[in-house]
Amino acid sequence: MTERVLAGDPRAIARAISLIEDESPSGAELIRGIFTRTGRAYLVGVTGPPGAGKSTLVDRLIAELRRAARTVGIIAVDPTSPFSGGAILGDRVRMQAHAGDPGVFIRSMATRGHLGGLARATSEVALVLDAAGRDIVLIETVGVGQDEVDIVRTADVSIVMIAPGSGDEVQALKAGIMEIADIFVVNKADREGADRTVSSIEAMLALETFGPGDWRPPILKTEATTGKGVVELLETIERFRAHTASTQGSRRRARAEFRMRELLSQRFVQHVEQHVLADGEFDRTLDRIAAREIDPYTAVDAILRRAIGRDRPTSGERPT
Ligand SMILES: Nc1nc2c(ncn2[C@@H]2O[C@H](COP(=O)(O)OP(=O)(O)O)[C@@H](O)[C@H]2O)c(=O)[nH]1
Ligand SMILES: [Mg+2]
Repeated sequence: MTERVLAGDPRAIARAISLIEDESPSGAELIRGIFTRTGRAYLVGVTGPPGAGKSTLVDRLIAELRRAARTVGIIAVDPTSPFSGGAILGDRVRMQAHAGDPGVFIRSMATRGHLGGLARATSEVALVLDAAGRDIVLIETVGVGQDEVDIVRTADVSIVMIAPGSGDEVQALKAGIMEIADIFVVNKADREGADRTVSSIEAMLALETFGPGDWRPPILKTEATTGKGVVELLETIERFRAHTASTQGSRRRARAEFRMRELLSQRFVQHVEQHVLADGEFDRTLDRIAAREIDPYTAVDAILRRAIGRDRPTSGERPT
């Protein structure tokens, strides 16, 4: 299957993604097989609250990128996304525009049930699309939880999208999401209040200090429904790409660090559960902590000592 993924076979790509989503050992095997052949795709994260117009914009970006003969992969981790099943008719029709195009591969991701974390699953799906030769991978996600922040962090460029509304939309996004924005997009520029939203982002950016060579996140206005501003957005993405070309290594290194730490923790916890703890020991420990017989630090340190072999379990604690 690795060969077929590398050849860009859509059915192999779909199958590979399923393996990753299922967290199957063959998924890990596949990543091993393709990893050295990745790193060519440019990962574009698009995040923002539901209804901001992310899917509409992503659709426009696809069309524009295809016009420029770039191949595209789309990962929709947005539970409200039309790509992820709960589509209203108009959205379905919209997506069908790309249905026959082999240069477009769209995949939605379940937002639940990823033991190793949604961010890891998403970045691995991006690896598959990368290995399959996609030039650009668009990742659409709702900017709400830590998972989403982590996902966006793994992209090469992070676009934070917002639509004019009640006035506290910028405030609502502040936690975590604002700091990771490389480009701000105020969509629905046809609506009243778009300029006010731009101003409130401006005001927020004014509180930050940027050095002479630093990238100051630009604020763009778009109208995803008509496509207005989409070309400018792509140009800005290109500008960002050029600006960060010299530092992309460190960004990818940061991504590697994130993935390593996540995988290491997951594997370590798994190891502890499978090979260190006796049946029911974890639950019993929780009971003891709840009853204040033992504190969590002491409990964890004891497990850690056993896990690294510096302390064998006392008899009866662990099945033989
Ligand atoms: N007026 C206006 N409506 C828009 C614009 N962009 C998207 N919409 C509409 O906003 C709604 C939500 O868009 P969607 O792309 O599904 O948002 P998402 O939840 O962020 O993916 C849809 O009804 C779109 O047609 C825009 O620029 N102007
Ligand atoms: Mg959507």
